[in-house]
Amino acid sequence: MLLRVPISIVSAASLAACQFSSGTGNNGTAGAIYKNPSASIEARVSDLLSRMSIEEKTAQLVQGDLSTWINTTTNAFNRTGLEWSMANRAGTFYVGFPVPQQWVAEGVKKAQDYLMTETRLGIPALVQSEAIHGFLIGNATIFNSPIAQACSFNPALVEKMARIIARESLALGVNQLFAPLADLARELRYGRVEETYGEDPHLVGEMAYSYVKGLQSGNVSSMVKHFVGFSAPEQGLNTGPVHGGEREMRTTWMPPFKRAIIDADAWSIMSAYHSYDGVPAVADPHTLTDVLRGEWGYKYFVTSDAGATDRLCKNFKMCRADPIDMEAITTYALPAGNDVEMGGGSFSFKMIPQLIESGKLQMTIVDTAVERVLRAKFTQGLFENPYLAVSANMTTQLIHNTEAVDLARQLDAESIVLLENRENLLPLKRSANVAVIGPMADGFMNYGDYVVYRSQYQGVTPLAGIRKASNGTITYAKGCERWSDDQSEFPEAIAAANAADVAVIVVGTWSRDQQELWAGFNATTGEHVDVNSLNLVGAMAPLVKAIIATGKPTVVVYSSGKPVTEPRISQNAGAVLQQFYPSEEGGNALADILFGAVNPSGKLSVGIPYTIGSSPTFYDYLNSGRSIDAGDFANENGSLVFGHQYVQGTPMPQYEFGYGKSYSTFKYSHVTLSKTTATAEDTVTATVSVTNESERDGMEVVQLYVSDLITSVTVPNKQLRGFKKVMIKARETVEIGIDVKVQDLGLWDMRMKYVVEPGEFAFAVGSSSLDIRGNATLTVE
Ligand SMILES: *[C@@H]1O[C@H](CO)[C@@H](O)[C@H](O)[C@H]1NC(C)=O
Ligand SMILES: *[C@@H]1O[C@H](CO)[C@@H](O)[C@H](O)[C@H]1NC(C)=O
Ligand SMILES: *[C@@H]1O[C@H](CO)[C@@H](O)[C@H](O)[C@H]1NC(C)=O
Ligand SMILES: *[C@@H]1O[C@H](CO)[C@@H](O)[C@H](O)[C@H]1NC(C)=O
Ligand SMILES: *[C@@H]1O[C@H](CO)[C@@H](O)[C@H](O)[C@H]1NC(C)=O
Ligand SMILES: *[C@@H]1O[C@H](CO)[C@@H](O)[C@H](O)[C@H]1NC(C)=O
Ligand SMILES: *[C@@H]1O[C@H](CO)[C@@H](O)[C@H](O)[C@H]1NC(C)=O
Ligand SMILES: *[C@@H]1O[C@H](CO)[C@@H](O)[C@H](O)[C@H]1NC(C)=O
Ligand SMILES: *[C@@H]1O[C@H](CO)[C@@H](O)[C@H](O)[C@H]1NC(C)=O
Ligand SMILES: *[C@@H]1O[C@H](CO)[C@@H](O)[C@H](O)[C@H]1NC(C)=O
Ligand SMILES: CC(=O)N[C@H]1CO[C@H](CO)[C@@H](O)[C@@H]1O
Repeated sequence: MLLRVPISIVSAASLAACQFSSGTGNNGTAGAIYKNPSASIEARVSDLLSRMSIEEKTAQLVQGDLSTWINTTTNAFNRTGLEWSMANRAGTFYVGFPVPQQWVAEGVKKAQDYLMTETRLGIPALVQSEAIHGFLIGNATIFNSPIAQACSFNPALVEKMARIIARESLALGVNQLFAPLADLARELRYGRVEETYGEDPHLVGEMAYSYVKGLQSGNVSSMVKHFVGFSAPEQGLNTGPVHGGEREMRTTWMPPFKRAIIDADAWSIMSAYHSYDGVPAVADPHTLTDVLRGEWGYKYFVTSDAGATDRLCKNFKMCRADPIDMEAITTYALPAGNDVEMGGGSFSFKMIPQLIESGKLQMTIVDTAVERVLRAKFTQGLFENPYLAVSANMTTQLIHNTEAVDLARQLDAESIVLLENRENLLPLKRSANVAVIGPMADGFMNYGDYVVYRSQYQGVTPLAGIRKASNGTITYAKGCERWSDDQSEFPEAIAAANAADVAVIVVGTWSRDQQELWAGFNATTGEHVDVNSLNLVGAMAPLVKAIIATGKPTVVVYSSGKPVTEPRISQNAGAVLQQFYPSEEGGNALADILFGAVNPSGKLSVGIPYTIGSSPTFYDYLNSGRSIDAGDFANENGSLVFGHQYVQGTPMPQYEFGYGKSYSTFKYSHVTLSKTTATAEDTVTATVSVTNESERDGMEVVQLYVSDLITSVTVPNKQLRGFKKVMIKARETVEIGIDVKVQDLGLWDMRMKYVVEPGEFAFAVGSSSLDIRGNATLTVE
């Protein structure tokens, strides 16, 4: 039995062994129910809660931060800082700093050891970082951005990715990650489009679900964000108000969250910055309590986003901002169901003991919040395994290993979308002489945000990937800087194109790593970087046009975090590829597609409009939503052709959701349903035969859209209800079945009741949301 061993030499193993016996520093808790791993979680929660003082409860509800005890410049340890932090902010703490990996591992170890052995009750902390496309620390594996991952339509790969992210995080003792998003890309001006899994609730739900499953199977807690209805801010401005009603909330915004939170059993949620219909999400009792807890039965906790609670006073003007009214903030947010306060603001929740004392806050509210946090910790097994990090000499086996890097490449290649391929310009011959052109082709990695400081120098650029895959002559000319109007380097790029067989030009948008982004460096996407145009900036579009004008076959690659609207480039380029922000293997993945080692199978997770002026162009608009009498929108001869919707354009997207070409051609036939008449309790299988009519093996994403033909309220004209990605060998036919639960085909009626209304439902099967190849009708009785 161990007694008061100095904490620095208590290993994780001996810790686990000792805590059920004497509990060392824990006072009088030996044999307590909450320490018994075989007691029920509810018994453990209530036993522990009954032992906690109001200060200890409060500490569970306020987020702490590694920099309180580790100097993030020198790694100097501040024991006083640790003691202070664990007395006040002990439930969760953040470690997403640009420091060496071992500083995190050691800093976390110090904290967990202190909590387990030197505090009265020994409650382990949730150790938090970012990970929407890879664990945020230097030398961890960087995957492609979520908007890209979703184009793979391959949830199994996302689940694998999340398992790897869990392994890499846990290797340093990080056990909770702020991912995935279940937000929707419904407002393309908004800077955070790249963080989402796209525009469609079903696809987003499947991807977010898979991420949660993968992560939590690796003993890392997932925090699904941003609850809820967040990502369509007014004017596209970051954190701006969102307009919408209850029916839209339930029909469009909530389903992907429910899939990730309830079906995948996520252990935590982050609330959002915005207000929806005038109610701030961080203090919305309707979404946070009535729906999430009341209707969905969610048992774990919700935390605010960084600095989000202060916004109640400072931005929403619901309380005095100066000096900030911390009592008001606490009594708005906590009783509404926002259980934990993240840092980045005034730490208003420290007022909890005073509010209890003065009777302004009920203890049951605090207890409920603390129970939710403790329940999450017990469920995750944290009391038994507070620190699952490995020793320093093991990290390279677990972080950024071959399996991780290979998966990054595979997922990236499956995410690249072939938009145009005139006269089968692609795939290129390996022997082709290629002029690689453009500012995104080399010199840095064009990652989406949520990567650590200096990540841009880690990874395979398009130029490097093409060089490796080719045995022709490869030349490179930048042509222009991404942020410049200067065209003085065009002649060199034009000469390079003229001297080659084919030009590959990489242009797009750019973001920054977390440090540069918030330091205010220029960027065109990312959190708090919003746009009022989706055109290429600066000299990039003129550069592409100049290269196309050489007459050399030109492949345009959009490396971007959101759609780029340059219809004339689409009309005139030989081929166009969309590679949303890449993984660290981005250049290799691009080369895999360019040279045909991988047959393109990516489909757009978000539609691409002709111009921002016609957005939103999401495919699942409500019936009555899209009337079309198009004028001319892109003729280059200067003649005017007027329409009405629009006078000079069309409301249709240039490339719709689900669109993407392959080097193979697929023929669909024989759409049938397992039953044509069903009740709301049934599951119906839609079956279709798909034939690969080419000499090349390929993967196709078979998509099933369902329309409820007559409804008592207005509903989406169609909704994706299932999809399957299948490999079909050259010349083979595969029969594909997609199951649909009739219960999922309901609507929120006039009285806001969920009902599956009897009547006819059209099942349409196809290769995109517009390219429907066959249909069948289901009658619901
Ligand atoms: C343990 O609890 C007792 C009684 O509550 C108290 O007197 C004592 O100071 C505590 N010791 C520690 C180390 O917390
Ligand atoms: C960290 O250490 C550096 C160098 O000694 C010092 O300048 C800085 O103030 C320290 N940071 C904090 C937060 O104490
Ligand atoms: C250590 O932490 C304490 C408590 O937070 C703080 O007052 C003190 O300035 C810190 N010391 C250093 C050297 O950072
Ligand atoms: C990443 O690896 C390099 C080379 O081994 C090393 O210098 C650097 O400190 C590492 N970064 C982190 C965050 O550990
Ligand atoms: C998760 O933790 C359990 C013990 O709680 C352990 O048996 C299992 O191996 C862990 N899994 C991973 C992937 O670390
Ligand atoms: C790794 O380090 C641990 C102690 O930190 C040591 O026991 C072990 O032998 C080392 N393993 C290797 C392969 O060097
Ligand atoms: C280039 O590689 C291809 C396939 O790897 C091969 O068939 C061809 O002969 C090579 N050409 C040259 C010029 O090396
Ligand atoms: C954009 O930022 C880069 C540094 O990353 C700087 O060199 C360049 O001058 C900036 N350009 C503009 C137009 O702000
Ligand atoms: C100009 O282009 C439009 C659209 O492509 C076409 O309808 C029209 O006939 C063209 N006019 C002339 C004068 O060529
Ligand atoms: C189903 O397909 C047929 C023939 O392809 C077409 O005429 C019909 O309009 C389609 N029905 C629906 C509801 O899409
Ligand atoms: C079963 C089938 O239709 N196979 C076709 C696949 O594509 C090749 C090449 O076009 C055809 O020859 C096969 O008939």
